Amino acid sequence: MKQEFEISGMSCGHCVKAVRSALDGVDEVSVVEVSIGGATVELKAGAGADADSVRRAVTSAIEDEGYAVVTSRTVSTVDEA
Ligand SMILES: [Cu+2]
Repeated sequence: MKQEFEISGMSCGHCVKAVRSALDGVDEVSVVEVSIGGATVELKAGAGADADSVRRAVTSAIEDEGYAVVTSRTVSTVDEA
């Protein structure tokens, strides 16, 4: 399952690095992509988490870095190994 997050407050490569490293610290997901204004993560196989708990964990990791999640959505429910 992939989830996309729209993020406000990011403005440069430093922000991208900060968000990426924050998301690397979320056990349930692997980072697919981080760019200015957004991030996409994929739920790790066997993590046993649901969409809501992933959304909460990712949102709080982003907020802890000082950015805000504007919207989030599940973009794929297919497990792509
Ligand atoms: Cu920045």
